[in-house]
Amino acid sequence: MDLEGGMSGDFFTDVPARIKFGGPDSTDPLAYAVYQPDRMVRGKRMADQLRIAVCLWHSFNWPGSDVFGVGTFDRPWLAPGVDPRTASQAKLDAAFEFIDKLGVPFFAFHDRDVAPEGRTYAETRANLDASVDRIEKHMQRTGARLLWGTANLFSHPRYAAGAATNPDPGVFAYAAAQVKTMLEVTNRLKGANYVLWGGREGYETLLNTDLAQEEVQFARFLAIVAEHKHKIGFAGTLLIEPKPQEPTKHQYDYDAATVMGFLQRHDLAGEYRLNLEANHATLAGHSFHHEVATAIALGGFGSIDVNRGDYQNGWDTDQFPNSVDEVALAVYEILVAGGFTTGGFNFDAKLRRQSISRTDLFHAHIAGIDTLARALLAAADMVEHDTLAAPRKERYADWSNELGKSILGGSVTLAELERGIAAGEIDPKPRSGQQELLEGAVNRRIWRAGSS
Ligand code: XUL
Ligand code: CO
Repeated sequence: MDLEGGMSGDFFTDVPARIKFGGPDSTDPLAYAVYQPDRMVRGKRMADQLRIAVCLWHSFNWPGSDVFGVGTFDRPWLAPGVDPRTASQAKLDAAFEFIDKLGVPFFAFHDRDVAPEGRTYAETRANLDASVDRIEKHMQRTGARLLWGTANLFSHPRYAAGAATNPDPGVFAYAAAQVKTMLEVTNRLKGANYVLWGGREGYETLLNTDLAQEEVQFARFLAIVAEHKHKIGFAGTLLIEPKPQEPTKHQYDYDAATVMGFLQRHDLAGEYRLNLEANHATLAGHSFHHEVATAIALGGFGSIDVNRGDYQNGWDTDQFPNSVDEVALAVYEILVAGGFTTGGFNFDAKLRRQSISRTDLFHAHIAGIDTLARALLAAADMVEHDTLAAPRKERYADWSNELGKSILGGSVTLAELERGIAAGEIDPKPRSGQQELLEGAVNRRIWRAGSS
């Protein structure tokens, strides 16, 4: 690859100009078996239901290193000694070549994915502006859109003790400057959302941590970010991404319910929604389905970072999703709730360290996208066959009766309920939860989905 290269890119030379639909019987790994962007599913194009994004960090700004070893990947722009500006340009050219060939509508990035930190704040800003100019040209050329932008508030040593929750207000100020800049960049690129992941907003040890003080700082930070969003007229959604731990031992944005409680406590629930990540759900001891259903129930659902963990270990492996069974249930909840508004499915997923060929990045995304597409077809089938909605409705039907309404309407007291029980007027009988029946019914839809 020519590192000074042209905008159209020539990095993925073994891959055709556009990944096409090959159908379920296709043996071509560089074709989709299920994903058909224009196929209509419940009134929308598949592409508009899924709103798929490629992330620029794992896929283009990570060399394949792990805690025991250096990078293994063929990413010439990450090689030592390459001039940083040349490297950023080559990286962006390869990334947009990839997005264009894959044929997905969106991408997502952190400031530091596209531009390195300079020696001064002004130099850092100039690096970013040069990259954003190039991104804008690529967006015009390819039609790719920004699902979300974000600021990296966790890699630089200044953030070792947190960003907004740092004991030093100067670090809070630095984080504020970075978020202000990226919020404005996201606005300039007409991003659909802006994400805040509190990677180091938490603690390593309680011995040196004032939890109440850090909570106040964090709430203040989120309030001034929302204030600036309105000031600049950013039309996208602000999203918070929960994760329970890693890199810090404990992170404040533990899971969907914790974040929603925090937002409500600080009168911020109207300003933020959630960006849920599948592997973060499993790290918190939940299923992905649980996190999606909780966010929807609490009125905070926004977007998804799609990936998967590994059930044999306890860290954030960020593998590409491959289980239709798991993803279909989450997609079902999203469909029933009306589908994505500004959110989408962002592939916050990374290759294994041995997947060193350039086409591995395509194989990973194609298989992940087909998993999403099939999950969507299964979820749509579940909606159409009333697989879960009807039994759920029936299970709660008594709450529409006189007793249920009087309880929820607030007109009944503990004493009155006791009187009803004592008089035998209220006489509840146990009923089957029918879990196995429902599990079987869901499986039938998953097995049949999209075959007609
Ligand atoms: C880290 C993670 C981040 C956020 C954006 O686990 O998921 O990449 O998605 O900062
Ligand atoms: Co993520």
